[in-house]
Amino acid sequence: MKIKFLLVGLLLPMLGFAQEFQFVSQELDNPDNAPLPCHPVPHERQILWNETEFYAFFHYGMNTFTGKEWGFGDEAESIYAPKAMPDPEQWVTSVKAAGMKGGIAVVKHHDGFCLWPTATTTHNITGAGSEYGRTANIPQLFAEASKKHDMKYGFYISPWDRNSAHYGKDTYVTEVFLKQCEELAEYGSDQFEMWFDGARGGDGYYGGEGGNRNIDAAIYYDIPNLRWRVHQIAPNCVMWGVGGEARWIGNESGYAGETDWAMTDHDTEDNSIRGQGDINGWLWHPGESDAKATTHGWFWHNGEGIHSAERLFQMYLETVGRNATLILNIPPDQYGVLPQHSVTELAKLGQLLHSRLAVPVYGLDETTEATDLAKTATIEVDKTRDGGKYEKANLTDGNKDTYWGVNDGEHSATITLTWNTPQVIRYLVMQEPIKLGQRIKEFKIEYSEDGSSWTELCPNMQTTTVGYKRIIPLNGSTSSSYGNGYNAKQLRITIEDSRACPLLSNLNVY
Ligand code: FUL
Repeated sequence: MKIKFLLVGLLLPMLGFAQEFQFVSQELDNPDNAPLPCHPVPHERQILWNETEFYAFFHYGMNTFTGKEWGFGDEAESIYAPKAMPDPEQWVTSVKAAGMKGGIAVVKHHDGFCLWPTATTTHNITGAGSEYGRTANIPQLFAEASKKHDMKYGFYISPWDRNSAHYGKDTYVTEVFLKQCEELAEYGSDQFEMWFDGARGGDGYYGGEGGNRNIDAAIYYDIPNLRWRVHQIAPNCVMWGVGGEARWIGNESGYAGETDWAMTDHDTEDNSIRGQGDINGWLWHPGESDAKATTHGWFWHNGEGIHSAERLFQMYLETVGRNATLILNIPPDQYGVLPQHSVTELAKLGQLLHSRLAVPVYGLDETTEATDLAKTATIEVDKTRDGGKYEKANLTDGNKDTYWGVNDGEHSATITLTWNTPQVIRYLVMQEPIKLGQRIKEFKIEYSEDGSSWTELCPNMQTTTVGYKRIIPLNGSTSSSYGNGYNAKQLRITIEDSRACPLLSNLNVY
């Protein structure tokens, strides 16, 4: 497609001579007929972040030794006393076996105790109660282990600091918080996320003064400056939570809304908007779900158990499968390692993800991987965008940068998959090329056993948004959902409505 513009140049000669017009012809080419983005669209670092999909949370620190979930900030440094050398490499390899692509280590919680030798406070590991504690620089060891095992990594740093005498004063932001974030950014320019909760203060030790200190998080933490300063050092680091580049999903139970837009109007206290996003939101603000894999707290406690691999698989379907990411917490114990029963269950989870959804899992090969039945089907589409680059083959080419689409002005389309012989199907995976915005807002799934009569699948599920990734359990249930599947000769996906011409970069059937 060529768009021709006539640019009219007006030459105004000096000294009052007669006006003269000059006509310049210029062609602006869009030879591929590339679709326009449907705003808002993500920053490149948000796309990379979304691709991380499933990663670990490691709550470890002072609370691991006090049994608390929120330390007051008055704990003596010597209470932090690991019984062996903390081993972040064991954390990283254990979650890699679960199909995770990275992790976030808590290196300062609300109690203010820093797991690295920071220059900003003496409340840090240099005063630890064991030699292991004094020598194990957790962010450094964690970053090194992650790089070694090709895993993404980042840090949780609590904005609320119940130990610091500066908290609640301007000096906290300039002399403590921003400096700590910069120190941590220095542990790796390739960090993918920094995690900040929405803490607004409360009571604490505050250098011995005690009392209640509350702040207005929206202005107090100087977020624009924080983002700028961290991005100077770690350009692809998404600033989560109060950082404003990815949002809390509104619960800590491991689920996102079935409808989930990656947009909001930024500041919201409304948990239903946190869970579902907002189709009219002006900001690209995708959801992340933080959840506990274990039975007690975020930190390790005596008697800490772990949920079954099936329950964790359900969380995955309800988060990663609903256009959110999942950050799943597994707390290291007082020896600085993940307990063996956690490691065992994580490996089982990896096997489920690999054998049901073909999630690449370190150590598992194609002999146990789910077969992608979209690749063995004949695919028909009722529409294809002009330009020669948006063919249906892009749906199954495994290339995230290519996509199928329809022409401008179209808001619906049908994709039909046909197999030579009926296949047992259980899950449908769809992905939109989100660099062009999130578009699809209504779709329907049907199957046919005989190639002539059609039955709608999961009619009680909201088949609305797709986004970066949607995984639909075809029986409509995310719990105990593996079931017998459907014996399908054909599968039909009808996109019924879209904010702009629908585009899909990927389609899988398992
Ligand atoms: C919350 C904290 O208050 C909890 O202790 C925990 O760290 C959770 C992930 O974030 O905001």
